[in-house]
Amino acid sequence: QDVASMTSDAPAYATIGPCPDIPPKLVGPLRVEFDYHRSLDKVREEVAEPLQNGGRFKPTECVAQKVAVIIPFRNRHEHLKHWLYYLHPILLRQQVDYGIYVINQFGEGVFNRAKLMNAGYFEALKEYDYDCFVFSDVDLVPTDDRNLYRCFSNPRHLAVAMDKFGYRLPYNTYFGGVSSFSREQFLRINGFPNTYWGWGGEDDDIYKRVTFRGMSVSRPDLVIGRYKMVRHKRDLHNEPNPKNPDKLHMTHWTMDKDGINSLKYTVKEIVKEKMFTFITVDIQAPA
Ligand code: UDH
Repeated sequence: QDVASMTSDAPAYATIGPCPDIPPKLVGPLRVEFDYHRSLDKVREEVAEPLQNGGRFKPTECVAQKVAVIIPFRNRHEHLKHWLYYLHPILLRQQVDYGIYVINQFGEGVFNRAKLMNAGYFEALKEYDYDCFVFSDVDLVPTDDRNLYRCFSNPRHLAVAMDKFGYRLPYNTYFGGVSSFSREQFLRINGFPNTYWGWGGEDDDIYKRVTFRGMSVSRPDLVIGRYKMVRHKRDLHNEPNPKNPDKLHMTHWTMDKDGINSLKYTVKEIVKEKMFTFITVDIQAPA
């Protein structure tokens, strides 16, 4: 025996290797139907068994990426139910060491998707040493489990082929819906902007941040990157904001001061459910 193995804490037989690049239990295309009779209790019964409280899971057979899934949220419980029903089994098959964080905007003020996602990044890191962050809208369910919810050598756009856009990108630089960033990639762009109130623009700002910091966007192909969106009406207090598109001309100058380094919010409540951690945050929204 050499000195190194004699002094090591863990015995040799207990070490496990990294999880494979291609998880062995994937099935490919999935049937996804949004059944409105599906209750949260039923979903819990069907999918929650392997989970730890707060929507946490860690594979035991290999060392996986530590992935926080962050969902910007307000008043979309119906969608969350479908999301949990489909995503937990997919994430289990994908062999990720993951946690689900639903970041709920407090109050009735104007919605701010990007600022909620910034808050989610911070809150997730308070709990665990995550190295990857997947940001997902609550109404988007992938229909192929080969679309991996993890991080790559560049920031990744996952929702490339949504049903509502005819299963293709609405435009080449589209970055909406679902994306992933390693911690380092996220810090490199100073996180997301905090100043896009209401609907529109923040995803284009994020795309610009990525390219301005010399990174490219990684994507799955249009077969693997398919998504179904739960149909819904436009939300209250998230009207298209006509000021947002103009702000995009300024991203180059604003990104260093508007982001994770200027984020201000307060936590109102943290509730741990079996299938997710629900964090209500006050992001000082204008009325
Ligand atoms: N979100 C909420 N609550 C809200 C608003 C947004 O939870 O009140 C979250 C949710 O995760 C949603 C995401 O923010 O999926 C993005 O919301 P969005 O309104 O920008 O995008 P979505 O694709 O709707 O959900 C687009 C407008 C729908 C108009 C439909 C008219 N037929």
